[in-house]
Amino acid sequence: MKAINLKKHAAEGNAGFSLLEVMAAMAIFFLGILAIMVLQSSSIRGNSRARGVTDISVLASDRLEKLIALPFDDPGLLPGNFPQPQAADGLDNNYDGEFDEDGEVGALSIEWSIVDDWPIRNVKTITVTVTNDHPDVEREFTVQNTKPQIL
Ligand SMILES: [Ca+2]
Ligand SMILES: [Ca+2]
Repeated sequence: MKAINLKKHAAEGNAGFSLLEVMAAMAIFFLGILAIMVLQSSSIRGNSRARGVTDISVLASDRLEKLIALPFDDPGLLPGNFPQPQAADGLDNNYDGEFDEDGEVGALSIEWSIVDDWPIRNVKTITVTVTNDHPDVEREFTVQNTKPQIL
């Protein structure tokens, strides 16, 4: 009884998909795959850019914290601008795993400035800027904080 019903269905034109239907389904499927690939590559670029910003912001914040931890009258907190030589800045400027090796030259650089009595008397304002000059990820990040003199 059941076998007879199957034969009846096949005879009514429900035998499967035509070549045209299969090709249309494959075209839609590949458009979806293509869209996912484009999305994936833009997501990878965005993540890479965000990581670059995070890296230099951590370096800038770390150096700012170290400067703020110095005593108020420390020679390291005299006013002025202090671009740091790459071979002595405490950074791995060329990302080779070694810090401050002889003749180190790389994309990363750090500098800071210290201003006395600003914004008010007996307060130093410290500004640290880290720059990454790599052509693919050119970024600059600046952090600023104040150090009051505790009397
Ligand atoms: Ca290095
Ligand atoms: Ca260095």
